[in-house]
Amino acid sequence: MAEPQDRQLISLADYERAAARALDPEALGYFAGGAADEITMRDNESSWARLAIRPRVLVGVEERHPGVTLLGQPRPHPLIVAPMAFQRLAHPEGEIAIARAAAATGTIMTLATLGTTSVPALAQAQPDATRWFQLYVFSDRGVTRELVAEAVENGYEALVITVDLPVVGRRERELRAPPRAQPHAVWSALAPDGPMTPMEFARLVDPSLTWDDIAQFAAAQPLPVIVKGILTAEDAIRAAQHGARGIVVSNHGGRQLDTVLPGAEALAPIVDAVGDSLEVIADGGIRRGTDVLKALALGARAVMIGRPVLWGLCVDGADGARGVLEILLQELDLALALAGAPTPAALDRSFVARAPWVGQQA
Ligand code: FNR
Ligand code: LAC
Repeated sequence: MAEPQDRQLISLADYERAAARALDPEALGYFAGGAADEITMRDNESSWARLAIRPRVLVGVEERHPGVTLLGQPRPHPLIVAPMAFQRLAHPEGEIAIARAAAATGTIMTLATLGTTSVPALAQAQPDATRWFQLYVFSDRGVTRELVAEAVENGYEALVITVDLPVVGRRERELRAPPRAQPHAVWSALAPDGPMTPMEFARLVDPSLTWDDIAQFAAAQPLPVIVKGILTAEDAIRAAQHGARGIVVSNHGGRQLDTVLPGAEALAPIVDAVGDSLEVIADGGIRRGTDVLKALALGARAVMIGRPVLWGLCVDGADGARGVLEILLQELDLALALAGAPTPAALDRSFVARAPWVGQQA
């Protein structure tokens, strides 16, 4: 838990600093770390700052609403909690606390396959949270099928299949200080010897997965499939051709292949290629309401928020995670008002431009 001096928590960066003070080195390294030289991880954040907003005035912004439609359902706003593994390393309540914060703010919560709360346990603890399930396809297809069946049986509303981790990225902070996670019930089948490191768990993922498998998952169960980890228009088109309902334009928070494109740069060409046939979600480095606005203006339907929610969880459990989401929603409301777009539907590409300050920084 954070110390009292950390209570000046008015930005996501405040939560990050407070969490860094509170976490042990292993957990901080796991949560904050990226792959190799962490170039993409850092650029995820700075890439949004390379976009300038072109505001409109005198459009009448007294009435504002951040609502969007996602998978055919009205949502109160475009925020989704990204799937993140081993959340009990941040707080004893882990995923359950984040789901409580998600329910309290009308945010979709995505449970990670490598979460430290099982699929049924999260549903039982937080039935009123809108839940998606993120799937890693293991070489053990039996365990994989069980996970999908549990998600369907327990009211999860989408299957987010992560495709950018056929093998785990070079996580040098984890190599130096590997955290160990207490596996929850389902891991008894996969982790008979008890706690494993995230990298050891990730090695259970099937590297032979292909687009045909995606088509099979889409056909074999009732949940809409969202393919997470797409960075090119070519792959976005393949996702549409293989039964996906949506994609997440994502580089896994810079934790997989270092020096790939940041989401802010990959997003527009992908929307141009598939925006009419797929629901495009963006993630990576979103830390301000203005970042959310820019992603929506580029054509994202919604955005996933990762590490900042973990910082909130670490600092103050469900209240901290809720605080982070509420700050982002307050900032989004302000951005919509000052950009002259009372709703996300009022946004388009004309609201963003390459920032003139790009290249001027020392
Ligand atoms: C992740 N991410 C992730 N993604 C996924 O599909 N399955 C997973 O199990 C995890 N686990 C995970 C753990 C931790 C500690 C982090 C930081 C990230 C990636 C996550 O879903 C998302 O793509 C990025 O975190 C988004 O970037 P930001 O918001 O963290 O900058
Ligand atoms: C990670 C894997 C577990 O990013 O998705 O840590």
